[in-house]
Amino acid sequence: MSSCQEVISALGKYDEIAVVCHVNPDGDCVGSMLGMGLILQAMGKKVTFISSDVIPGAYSFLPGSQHIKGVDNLGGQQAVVFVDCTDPDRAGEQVARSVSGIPCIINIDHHVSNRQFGHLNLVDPEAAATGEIIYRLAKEIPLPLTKEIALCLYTAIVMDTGSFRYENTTGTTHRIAAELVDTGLNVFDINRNLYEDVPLTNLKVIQLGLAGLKTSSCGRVAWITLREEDMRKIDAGDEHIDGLINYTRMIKGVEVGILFRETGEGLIKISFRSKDRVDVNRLAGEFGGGGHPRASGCRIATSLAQAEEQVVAAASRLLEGC
Ligand SMILES: [Mn+2]
Repeated sequence: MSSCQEVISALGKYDEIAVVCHVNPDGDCVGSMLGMGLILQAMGKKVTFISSDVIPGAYSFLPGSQHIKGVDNLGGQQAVVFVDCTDPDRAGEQVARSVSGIPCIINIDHHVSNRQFGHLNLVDPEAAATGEIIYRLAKEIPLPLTKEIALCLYTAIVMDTGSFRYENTTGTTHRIAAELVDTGLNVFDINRNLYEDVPLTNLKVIQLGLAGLKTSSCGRVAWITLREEDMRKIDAGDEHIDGLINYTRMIKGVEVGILFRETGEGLIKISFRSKDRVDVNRLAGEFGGGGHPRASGCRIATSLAQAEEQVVAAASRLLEGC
């Protein structure tokens, strides 16, 4: 693995740098992307923020979010920083294609399934969030940790730890968070932006999802399916799904929660969560995906009904060994 210093000195050589996040952006990748960009701007770099997908409105309070651009703005930069991406395709096919000739690719991530695809790889599966790794970078440059950077990184950490509730939360996570808050953050304001300013469409998606909630006969697998047609009826897109899957895992007795999302492209997007025994990174791996032991995902080109049957069967098989 590369060191923070190696990454900083590599980036120091370039003037124009792109920072890219993954498809279906979540709080960790958006916060990490913006935090990293602010650090690079403080170093005097010209930074372009790139996202393949729409950024959920909940993150519009983050500094720099209004400058996030589409993939067409990628090109001409000499260095690209991927945050929270296991591989270049995770940032979207077009991003993966566009970066092939770029001389400096930096990979900053905390997924155990990371493919080490960069010229430099700053990958630590022990970090609760990619935001934690960006924090370490921020500490290595001889510039102050500003309130704006802290806001982005705090949000990244809050969202990937479920507000410090998941098992990835450590004393280190809290110590980093404390230092970030001490820059002058208003924790109440941040949480209100993240959790109490939810678009009505998000709640309609929850309503739709919970109406079709299913559990296995043993009660240890719960899943939700979202049909494209039903989503269209309520005018909902991927950016309105954030957090829905957590309802499956919170059910008493459930070990594995699954969300099936039918897309118009004949693909089923699948997300996994587990409580404390099943390694869902392995489960997603059976279908060509990956992620973390407690949160992962994959995509299958099949019908919704078939995906449901195959994936629930695979989850039940894994549970037999637990
Ligand atoms: Mn993450």
